[in-house]
Amino acid sequence: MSGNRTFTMIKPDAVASGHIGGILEQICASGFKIVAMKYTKLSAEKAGEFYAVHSARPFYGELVSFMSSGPIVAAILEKDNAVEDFRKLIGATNPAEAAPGTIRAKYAKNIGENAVHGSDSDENAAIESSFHFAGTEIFL
Ligand code: 3AN
Repeated sequence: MSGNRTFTMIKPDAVASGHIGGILEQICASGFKIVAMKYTKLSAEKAGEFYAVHSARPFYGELVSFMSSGPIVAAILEKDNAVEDFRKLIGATNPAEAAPGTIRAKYAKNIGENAVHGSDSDENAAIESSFHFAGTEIFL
């Protein structure tokens, strides 16, 4: 059975462009409940750790420096079938390929600066949530 939680970040590009409100509104209007949220900034070290799975990819250095370049909003979201439904809501990694109306189609600049993160599996949603939040910061 698929789980009911996913993890997201509103990335530095979307925060800097003033899209926190628009993105959160679309997330909530799509039936996701925010159960944890913080406005924070990743150090290069923390960003590197978060994206360690991509460390062999050619864009890793760029990704780490971008993700630590400015503040982000991190959140845990709850909804039936959360991981899959959230990935549909955000659209393809490359905004040029993202379906119209999706968050990345509306707000992302390019494949690297792509406005939002969404976990790709229930297992990663749990790992990523506990990377950013203590149990006492999650409100069900
Ligand atoms: P997604 O975030 O859609 O799951 P992944 O897991 O393939 O996509 O990539 C993780 C992150 O790495 C993306 N959100 C994006 O910021 C960055 N990224 C992926 N592919 C590229 C690329 N070709 N060039 C630059 N950055 C990339």
